[in-house]
Amino acid sequence: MINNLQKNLSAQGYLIVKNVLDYNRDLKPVLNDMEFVMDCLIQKHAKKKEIKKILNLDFKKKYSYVSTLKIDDLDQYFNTRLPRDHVKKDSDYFATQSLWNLITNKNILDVVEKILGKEIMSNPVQNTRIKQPEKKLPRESINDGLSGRTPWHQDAAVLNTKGQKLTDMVTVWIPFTKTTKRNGCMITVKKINKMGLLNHISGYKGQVELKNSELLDKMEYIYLEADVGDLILLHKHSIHCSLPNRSNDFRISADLRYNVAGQPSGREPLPNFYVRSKYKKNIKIQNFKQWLMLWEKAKEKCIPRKYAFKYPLPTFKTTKRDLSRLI
Ligand SMILES: O=C(O)CCC(=O)C(=O)O
Repeated sequence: MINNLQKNLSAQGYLIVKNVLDYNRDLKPVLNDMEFVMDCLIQKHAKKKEIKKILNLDFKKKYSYVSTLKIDDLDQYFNTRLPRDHVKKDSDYFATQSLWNLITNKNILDVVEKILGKEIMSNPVQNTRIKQPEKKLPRESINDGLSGRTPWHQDAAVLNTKGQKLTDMVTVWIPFTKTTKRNGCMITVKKINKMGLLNHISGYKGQVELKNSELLDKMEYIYLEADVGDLILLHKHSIHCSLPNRSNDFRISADLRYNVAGQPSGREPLPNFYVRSKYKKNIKIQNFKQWLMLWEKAKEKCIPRKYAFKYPLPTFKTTKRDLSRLI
């Protein structure tokens, strides 16, 4: 039987599910781990005489300081996955106990089960994003989706070709701070997922961007504002982007994804593992350390390659799948 959540998500392309998570139990531990990463970076990169003072700053001031240290690929230290290319032995990624707890959170999986059914895998297309006020960003970060604005895209477009065709995936977007129009919430257009997968182009720094996205400027947006504790769900064909953070405060989020078990993840060889099953007798990955081992094994595989994973842009042979032909 199709339930309402699934019906509504495929009907309008997005859903906001209220009060699923508890800040202190589910979210604050992730922020604490981010702060631990900052402390490590400060110990390593800050001037010796400044270290003690900086370690006593609060989360935001500390992060602002860390972002002035000119650390190469800083966002990667706070991101949930391996970098897309040139993975090295010491490539860092943010895989912590708190994040494992979030990925396998019962309340999240109860929601996901209503969308995908009872056989669910964690999909490795996942990010954590710390966004400072845009006015504090260096120019090259303003259009970088991890630290600044995210371009218009569909999530199915960041999967490889098999994934684009075969994977039923849902995006679970989790705010760690109240997310508003002013601090850079995501926006989408109601029912636009009904168009299916569209042609994309390679945008700023190779980010996947919808072709002809300027046409969306004339459409009526839905502002995906959310409170801490809520989840925003996105259909894999929902076209969305995020606004600039024009507030004076931080906007922090994680976007996790799940797919129906047995389908390709669309990001092989990154970890794709069961998080819930009604029928499978023994789920192999049961704890944080086993999860970490999956990432380390994936890393070994990726080191000799130029690209850890590739996602050929969905570019169909004709222009029939261009937004300009469909609106
Ligand atoms: O948080 C953002 O800025 C964008 C997130 C996004 O595009 C996604 O989760 O697919």
